[in-house]
Amino acid sequence: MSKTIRRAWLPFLNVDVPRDCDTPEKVAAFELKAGCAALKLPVPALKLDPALGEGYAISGGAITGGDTGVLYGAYAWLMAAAAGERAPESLQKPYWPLRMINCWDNADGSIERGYAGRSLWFEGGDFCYDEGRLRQLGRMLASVGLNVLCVNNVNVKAEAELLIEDYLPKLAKLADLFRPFGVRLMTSIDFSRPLAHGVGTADPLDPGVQRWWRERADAIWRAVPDFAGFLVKADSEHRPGPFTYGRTHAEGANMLARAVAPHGGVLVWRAFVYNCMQDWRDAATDRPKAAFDTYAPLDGQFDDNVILQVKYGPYDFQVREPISPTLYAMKRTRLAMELQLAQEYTGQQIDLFAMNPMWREFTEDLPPEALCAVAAVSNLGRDDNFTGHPFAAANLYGFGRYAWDPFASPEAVLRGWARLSYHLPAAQESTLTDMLMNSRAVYEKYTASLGLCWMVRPETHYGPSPSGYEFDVWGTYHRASRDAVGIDRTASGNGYVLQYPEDMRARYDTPEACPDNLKLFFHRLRYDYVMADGRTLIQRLYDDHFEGCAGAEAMGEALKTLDLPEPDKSEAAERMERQIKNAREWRDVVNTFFHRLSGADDARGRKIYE
Ligand code: GCW
Repeated sequence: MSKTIRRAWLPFLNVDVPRDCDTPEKVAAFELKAGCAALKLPVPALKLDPALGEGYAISGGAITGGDTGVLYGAYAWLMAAAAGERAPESLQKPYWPLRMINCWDNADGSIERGYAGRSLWFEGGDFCYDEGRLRQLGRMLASVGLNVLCVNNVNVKAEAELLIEDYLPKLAKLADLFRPFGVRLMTSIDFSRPLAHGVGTADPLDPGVQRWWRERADAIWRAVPDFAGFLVKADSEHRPGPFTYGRTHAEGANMLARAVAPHGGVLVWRAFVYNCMQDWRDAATDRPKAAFDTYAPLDGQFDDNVILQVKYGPYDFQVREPISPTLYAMKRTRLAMELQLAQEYTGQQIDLFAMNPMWREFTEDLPPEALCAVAAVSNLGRDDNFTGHPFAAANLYGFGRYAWDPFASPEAVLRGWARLSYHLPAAQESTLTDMLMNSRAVYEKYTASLGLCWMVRPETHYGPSPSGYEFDVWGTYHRASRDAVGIDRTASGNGYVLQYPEDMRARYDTPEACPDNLKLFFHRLRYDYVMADGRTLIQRLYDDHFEGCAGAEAMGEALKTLDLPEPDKSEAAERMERQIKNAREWRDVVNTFFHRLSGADDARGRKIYE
């Protein structure tokens, strides 16, 4: 018995896309017919103009677009109609040509940092999926213009064999499923894989290794002619890489890039390299400096089809980080910014955390033309609603919107998602939009006030543990003492700030200039340091934790006022209860932690446990 497939923000598309819709144009025609029937509207004309590529224009009751442009245009028209709006008439084109979802799915069906159930396409070491659900996923991705999907975890395990002949027909079938939606596949590869196939080394300068990868690429593009490329995590967190052979990351990446180049493929190389075996006693090594130190000297050495994919912050997907200085340091390298929809450090799809407002800040900090692509770690899984928390779908939707137009207003994006998903009365729609807009600020206050990150429980990364990472090997320390907390990353401290262009250094280099939300990221300050608003640092820490928790409780009350359909209503309510419990735990644990260290009382006499 097949269950009804949940339709995320596309509830008006209530008929599944049939199998015989095997091109974007056919899908577009089908969707317009089905959508217009549901919305009781006349069907607009559809015109193909290959010159428009991914772009489309809507005018005079007709949608004109390129090969995938017609599909994007059809969805834009339908979504505007469903929201009671008019689609824009001017020519629409995506900002970045590659808009990628990276899935950390393992062949055994588990997902690294997955919070929405098991893999949608792997189980028991092999491909295994419900075609109808994947077509629905294709539809969701296309509706917001995402065009590349990397199917497997960057920590490649058993699925390393995806590139080997036996698996290629299966990969090709999966590609066939997504192709009509304009979504091309990519795989993560294991740099050391030649070793498992009788090549005695994985040294990128070895001709045998080069030949092995060339042959693999030839085979994969024979099976999937529009395959997008490879994604690589190398020399990072115990993964193999060129360092083993005394080679640079440019040498490693270029070797693979040359294997995929004849097929028009890209080689996406992650810039997530740091010492994950650090001694906490060693204060001279600072993890945020690592990516810049590794990659900036290599600028200009990467081949044209290499894309260096840099996490948005210098640490690792924290709630608040300054934008990565590596993104400014490599003017002669093609760069992608990596985001994380999976809420590893941002609430695990239990706590609300809508990301568009955060990403929009990156647009402010970094001219988007500095990038050639954008990628995000997926928040998808086999849960009925695809994302665990029904509101976490706003991040998948919002990512597509951001990738298409990084200047779009986060408020408009989130309101658009709320309206399409639920069609609530106006006041309730505003309540939901406000909840989403404020969700990061609330979460930040109880988990990462003043830029203090890494107070999470090790491994799971959910819930408070102020000293959990303090004496560990991961380079993630706040060094809280009796008198002070934070790391001095100024020019006179460990010098991290010097990795930024000069105008940005000034923004961060003094505690006075540095924005409050990054104060303790850049500075080591005494608890009695007086902030611009007159409060002491310790008081501000207490206040934020009380306010953050109160904010979560207020969201809980707001949620109760929404007439959401089931099962979303129960799912959201059940998660909200867990969020409030989590927020109270954070408030009390962190406040007690600092109270015990500093001995300072809360000026407002609220309850802080001994
Ligand atoms: O934040 C860390 C995660 C790892 C992940 C790694 C990465 C895939 O805890 O689970 O591994 O980032 O981005 O490679």
